[in-house]
Amino acid sequence: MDDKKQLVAKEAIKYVESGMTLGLGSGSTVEWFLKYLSDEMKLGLNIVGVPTSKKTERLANHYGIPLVELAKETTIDLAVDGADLVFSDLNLLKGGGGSLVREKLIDWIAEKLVIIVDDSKMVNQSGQFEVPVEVLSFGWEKTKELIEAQGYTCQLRVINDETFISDNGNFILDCKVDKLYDLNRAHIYLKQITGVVDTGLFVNMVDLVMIGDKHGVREMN
Ligand code: ABF
Repeated sequence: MDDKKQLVAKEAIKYVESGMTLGLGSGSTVEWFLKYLSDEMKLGLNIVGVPTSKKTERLANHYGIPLVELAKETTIDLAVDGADLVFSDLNLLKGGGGSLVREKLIDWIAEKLVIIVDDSKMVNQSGQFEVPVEVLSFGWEKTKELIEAQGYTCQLRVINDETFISDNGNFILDCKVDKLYDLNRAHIYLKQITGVVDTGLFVNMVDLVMIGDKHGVREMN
């Protein structure tokens, strides 16, 4: 799996040009991308990045990749991000790493969004799925009830016996659902609940998906 992630991360470098402001996604595939980016920077590539998580920020600092704030005047030429699942219509399920809000903001405003995954992430839109939903910690059990009223079964994300806290200080609910036919509708219905900050459903955002498999890298758009 790691070979495929490495391969696709390396290939994605071809879309990076000097002078670009890059959205730097999160996850293990993007961590390879950051490494290859830093290799290219040693050879003269000149970019700045906007990280989608504190973990990515730390790793970018480690590699010496210069970072800028997401401010009013910031434009993002290209975002490169990973995904937990990619459906056949190229909509995404994300949030496994708990960085979905910052990822969505940066991926959304990017001129171009390239998703890098290994082939295990490519799925059909049928069967049971678990949608990560970032919620306010305030009254989260009430928010959970409101989400469950829409047919989900949610579990508070706990890691090593501790409640997971997002980079934004919120909780994550992992919400199982039997059918997920219309991602956009599911997202809108969840998002209208006051305690919901955002969902791991990334709809109509992707420009290109790069998939690493045993034969190499293929692209879908
Ligand atoms: C990220 O990509 C998260 O949504 C998700 O957790 C992660 C998964 O990818 P990887 O397999 O690259 O770690 O954007």
